[in-house]
Amino acid sequence: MTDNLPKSQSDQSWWKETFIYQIYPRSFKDSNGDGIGDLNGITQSLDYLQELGVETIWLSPIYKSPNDDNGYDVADYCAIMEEFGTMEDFDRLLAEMKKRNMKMVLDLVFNHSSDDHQWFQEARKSKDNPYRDYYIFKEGKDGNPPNNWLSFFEGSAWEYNEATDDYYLHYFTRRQPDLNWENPKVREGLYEAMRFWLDKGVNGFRFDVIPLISKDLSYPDIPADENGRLDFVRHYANGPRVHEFLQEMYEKVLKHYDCYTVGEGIGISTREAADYVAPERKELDSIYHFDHMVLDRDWETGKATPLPLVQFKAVIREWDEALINKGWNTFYLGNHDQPRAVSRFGNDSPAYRALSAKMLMTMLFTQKAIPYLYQGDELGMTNTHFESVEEFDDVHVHNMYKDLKAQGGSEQAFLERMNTNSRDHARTPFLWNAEKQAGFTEGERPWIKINPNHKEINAESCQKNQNSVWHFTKEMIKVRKENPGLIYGDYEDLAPEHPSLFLYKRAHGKETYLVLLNFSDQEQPTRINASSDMQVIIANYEDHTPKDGETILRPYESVIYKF
Ligand code: TEU
Ligand code: CA
Repeated sequence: MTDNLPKSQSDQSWWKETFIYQIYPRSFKDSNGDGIGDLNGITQSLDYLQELGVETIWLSPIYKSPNDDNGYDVADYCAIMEEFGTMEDFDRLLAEMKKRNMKMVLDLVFNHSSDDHQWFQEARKSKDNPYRDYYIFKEGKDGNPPNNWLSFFEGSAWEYNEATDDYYLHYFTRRQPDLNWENPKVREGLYEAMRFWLDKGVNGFRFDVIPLISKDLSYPDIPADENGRLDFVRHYANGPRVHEFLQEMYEKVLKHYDCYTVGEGIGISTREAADYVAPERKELDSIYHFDHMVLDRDWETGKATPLPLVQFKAVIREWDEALINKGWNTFYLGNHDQPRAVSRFGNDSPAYRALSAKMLMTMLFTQKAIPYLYQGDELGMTNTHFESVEEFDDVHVHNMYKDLKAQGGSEQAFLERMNTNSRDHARTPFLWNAEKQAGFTEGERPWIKINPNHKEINAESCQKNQNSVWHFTKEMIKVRKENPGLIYGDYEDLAPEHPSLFLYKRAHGKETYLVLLNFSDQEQPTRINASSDMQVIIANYEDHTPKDGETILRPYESVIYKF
């Protein structure tokens, strides 16, 4: 089917043709009433997922963890988090997935571990402890941390360690000490964990913040930019040995298995992208970037601003150009670190929620990239309203709140900001039905609040309603699978400058697809002349028929033509 494509683009792989469904286990399905989602809950839901068309599942971390950052702080890379179940539960989940021909991608958090990890418990004890070099300890400077590096989640990136009278590095919370990748024993220990899961039959890995693993060993102060800010992400990412480490990991582990990999490409720009994913470099299969996730934010205040669609499209174009014939891309509109896609990029008012969610789904599944679908987006789940700071769970929110208090900032403004931006919007439980606790738990207390709109928005009612976002998503999944042109075809933006329309072409051999998306609540003429010989593959308004003459798109309308 791909005989007429350039070699590197025609190399077919299961992971190019699949899409990834992300599960945040804590919030998916609770099987034992303790209010926390778990592995058995996922196993019980596999039929639901299969019905939707899910083939590949990425599980956010399931390992033993004190949950300072909900599992992104791992205490044992080869043990299951107690709240999530046992290793037998895991083996059963994997076996049930295999029965359904589903593939499993695990999340590896290798830049840092939890401070509960046995390696760190040892390392912090004394300067001559055999594990000391598993982490990064440095002398302070006149009672201050070694340099001005900041953590993503709280103040200085250095934490004082009493027993050794020095500081350890943590890019994230103080309970997430950074591992020392310079130490070959650390690397071998992590590779061992990878083999442990691969030997069980796991099909791939997502690598958390992978561009951060190699440090600048001179540990210089970061100079402030002209606005007085420290652009620390740029200084932490793409360190001197990152590619050497990834190539070693490929040699020692990945090449021995049929295994898909994706890197969370924090700090990777289009310039560096191909270095991580070009097949001949033998590092990773794909990465995902953040460039389209930072456009609708004011950097001074952190406030949400309207999406500048022209810039959004430019980002997509630049990434397509950067990777064309070089490596494979991915695309997402939401994950466990982002607010809900429909509330952010669509319109979650009752009139337009379902329509705009379907329009976004059309975009997600027709990029030249592996689509990443976050749990609940197939229902068009929305952001929640958090009444108070206490209702948030995220350690990042609580740390920002502490800073705000210390500086005497406005609580009202903070709440408003978190009500649009917080990661907790994505972490509210999956909405299974209209019953109490949305069918997520039979217990009295879910670990985080449940969106009250579950009376209207839930899987059960979506499945009953043929016009739902769920049925549309299912159809869209099928459309992508049945049209390899939408997977392998070239990408061309037809109206880069249009402020509210996103119109693009995917061309593949003799087949051409036009994807027409209206991002606004107004009718928009497209300057595209449809004709009756164009076949409508999928549309979010039921009555869409191509007429001769200019196609006019109604509010949030989306359609794919094939000819
Ligand atoms: O995310 C890294 C990352 O870029 C986030 O910290 C991002 O800056 C933040 O979510 C924006 O609010 C990964 C994981 O996806 C995230 O859940 C973890 O908290 C983080 O790494 C540390 O492991
Ligand atoms: Ca549970």
